[in-house]
Amino acid sequence: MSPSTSGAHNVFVYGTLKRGLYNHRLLERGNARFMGEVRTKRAQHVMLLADAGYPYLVKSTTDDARVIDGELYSVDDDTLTLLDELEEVSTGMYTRETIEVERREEPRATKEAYYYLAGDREDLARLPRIDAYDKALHDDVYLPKDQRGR
Ligand code: PCA
Repeated sequence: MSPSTSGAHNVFVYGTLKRGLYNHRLLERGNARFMGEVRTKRAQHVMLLADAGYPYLVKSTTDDARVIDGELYSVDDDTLTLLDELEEVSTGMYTRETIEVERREEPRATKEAYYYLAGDREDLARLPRIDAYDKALHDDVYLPKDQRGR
């Protein structure tokens, strides 16, 4: 038997962790639960496309800021640790922050969730903006970590 795990954390995902995309496997473990289709409550980000084909959310205070669609999960401590490792939080590639999200359908209950925001990186200024990170774009451009050149 595996040791019991604990904790329940809401996590909002907008990129490769969504259903049908490459890193969703981390949310298919028994202790992750899908909580619904959601979006950020306020328009306060822009989405950029990194060279390896994954999205970066960056905060924006100008009127180009958008509401971001994604999925909400409830995960345990172990899964949150795995997600932090994937997103390389310890190196500052992404930072894990909290945000208010709401269901995309009625009733629009608001929940607070963790999400992964781009760290302060030099390449951000030159990356192209995208409006959404969907399966078609992902399948076209995403390079898993073990397939990237160094
Ligand atoms: N993975 C995280 C952040 C960006 C990415 O590709 C996510 O899906 O939310």
